[in-house]
Amino acid sequence: MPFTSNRQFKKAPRMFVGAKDMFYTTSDGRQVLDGTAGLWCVNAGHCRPRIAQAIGEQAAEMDYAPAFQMGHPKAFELANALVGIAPEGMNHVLYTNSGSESVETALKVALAYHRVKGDGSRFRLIGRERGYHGVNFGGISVGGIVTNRKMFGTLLTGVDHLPHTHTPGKNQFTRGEREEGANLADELERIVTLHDASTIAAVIVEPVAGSTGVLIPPKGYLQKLRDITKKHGILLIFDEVITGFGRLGTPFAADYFGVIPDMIVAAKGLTNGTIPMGAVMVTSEIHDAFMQGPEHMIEFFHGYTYSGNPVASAAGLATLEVYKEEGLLTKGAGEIGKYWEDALHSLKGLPHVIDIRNLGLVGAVELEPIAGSPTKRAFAAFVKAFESGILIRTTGDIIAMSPPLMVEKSHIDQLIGTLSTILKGLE
Ligand code: PXG
Ligand code: PLP
Repeated sequence: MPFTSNRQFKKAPRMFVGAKDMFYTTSDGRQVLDGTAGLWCVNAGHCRPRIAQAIGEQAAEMDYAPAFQMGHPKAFELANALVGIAPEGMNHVLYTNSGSESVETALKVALAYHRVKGDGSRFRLIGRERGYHGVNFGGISVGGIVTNRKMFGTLLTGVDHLPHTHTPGKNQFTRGEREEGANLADELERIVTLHDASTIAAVIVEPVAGSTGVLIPPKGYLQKLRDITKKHGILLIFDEVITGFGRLGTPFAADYFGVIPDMIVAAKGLTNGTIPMGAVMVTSEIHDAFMQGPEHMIEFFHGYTYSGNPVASAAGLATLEVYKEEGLLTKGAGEIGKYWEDALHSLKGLPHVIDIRNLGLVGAVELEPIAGSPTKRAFAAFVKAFESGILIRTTGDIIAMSPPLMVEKSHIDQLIGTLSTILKGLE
């Protein structure tokens, strides 16, 4: 099983057999409130009839069309729909089947972009400590989660990392963005000086780091990264696999922070978790740079058997329609986002709680680890939560929550109320 304590699981399996809107049904018939939108992907809630119907109809009408040298209308319709909700300037789309593949694709676009422009000395990729960019070789190379890297040898060469933005002891219990810390972005200038700008192709960061435990960037931090990359001709890639599709109360994090990168990496919420699909959105400048040479030539030697798969495209189109009709991409900016923030921060003062962070409809509660047994306390909370009818995520000793965007106040009351009881009873 992926990222699972296999032996523990098989002794006491936790199985879901059904789902509807905000709830899962377990194999023993209990309802479990989904506090994590599956794995941060079911943004419109579970088993939405419109999406299920679109998938069924497409599977019956045309299951598959070759992705290379052939096309089908829905892939283009979805690309246009994506460009329609994407930040200004993101005008072209490449499809993948996951966030990890989207990351690999974006890194390859960055390297090839400089090459086609005659700037092939730009080979370095800069990530960030604690960054999560999926599990493939490029992603773990620029990523900064040590456990995901250390078993796998040399990884990509020519990679460097910015420092992460987590500063325990400072800024605890901040609501939303913190005031202090934008200077952490100045480290990019140091890295540029060290390697010389002429060797650096791209910087990739999660606007809000998700997987590592919800790290909200300091105010002005992302703008600084944008200014420095622009100044030195370096591409800026936002990995919005989690922050995309309304998580922060805006369609993308780029909208929330008012910082427009050169590429956006997306997946998860694109099809509401139903059919695997990812996307990389790029500017016209990047797209156009490739459109040269003889017309019969392939412009970019990359792609997947399932790029733009028809059933996934149909799922994506129906998902974007549901988001639009129900206002889900901006719902977190309204009253419910404030309610979420207040509810989360009401946990301050409970045993073991050393920090609480939130933005839009994402939040995290950081626990003091048990001395000598890191992750054990949070894992105990996770198991207890499941038994008590709520689904949460834990990473290290951090509890992360990101409910489907259709969440109502009563769900937040249940989620945070149950969690509060669990925290009071934790060892
Ligand atoms: N980039 C980011 C920023 C992600 O969060 C990926 C890339 C990889 O996507 P795929 O589809 O290949 O898994 C992710 C995925 C968790 C958790 O709870 C987070 C992810 C996946 C599974 C669990 O921390 N993020
Ligand atoms: N391995 C082999 C032998 C293949 O033929 C292919 C695709 O044709 C792949 C891997 C890549 O598979 P995918 O396109 O699904 O990523």
